[in-house]
Amino acid sequence: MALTLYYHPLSSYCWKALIALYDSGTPFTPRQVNLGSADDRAVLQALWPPCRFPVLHDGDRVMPESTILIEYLAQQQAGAAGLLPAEADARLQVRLWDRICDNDLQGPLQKIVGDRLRQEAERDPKGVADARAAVQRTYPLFERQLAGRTWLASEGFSLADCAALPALFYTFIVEPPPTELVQLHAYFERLLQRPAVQRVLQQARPWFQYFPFVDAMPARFL
Ligand SMILES: N[C@@H](CCC(=O)N[C@@H](CS)C(=O)NCC(=O)O)C(=O)O
Repeated sequence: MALTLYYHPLSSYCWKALIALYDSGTPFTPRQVNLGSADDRAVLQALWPPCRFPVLHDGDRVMPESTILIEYLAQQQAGAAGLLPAEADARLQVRLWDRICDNDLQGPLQKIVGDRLRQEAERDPKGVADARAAVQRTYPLFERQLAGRTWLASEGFSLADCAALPALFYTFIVEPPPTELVQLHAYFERLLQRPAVQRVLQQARPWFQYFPFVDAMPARFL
């Protein structure tokens, strides 16, 4: 069945899905969604009422939630099978690090970025300070995990790496890690070399001007 991905090129969770699709060589039709357009929202909402992307549409199956979407790809597409290791313990590690990326980096990141988009009077400085502290507490976990490893949670590139790139890309801008976390910085550079990641970043480039922290973005990405 033909796959359609509902996404936006600036959205970090959509990057996670796109990296999995590109890296596995899975053919799909991209359908860009502008949440500011009532028509686009209606299309996405009809598929997935919470109206969040990414959403993958495959015949009569609708796969929201980036992690589940990638697990579905790993089940259905031979080229994507390696994104989730078959062996039970290795699989647990991959799923653990996927959760850490989403819960402990992306969650605080959404708080920091969302706050910047609010009116001054509606901002939440304490919540943002807590979110920044949460990101800084998470980086050393990565540093420890990455010692002696190429990829985050398994021998090969996995779901965990698909989750890590978007989270780290944006947290490195809004709340940079200390330079002494050398494993983490080296891992980020390895991720940036991955062709699927380069493709996603290339497609996002025209949209970076709308990222509220664009002024802090390194020139190499612009
Ligand atoms: N847990 C979801 C999170 C998806 C998510 O938060 N997507 C954001 C864009 S990065 C979104 O759709 N935001 C619009 C909204 O929440 O109204 C996943 O993993 O796919």
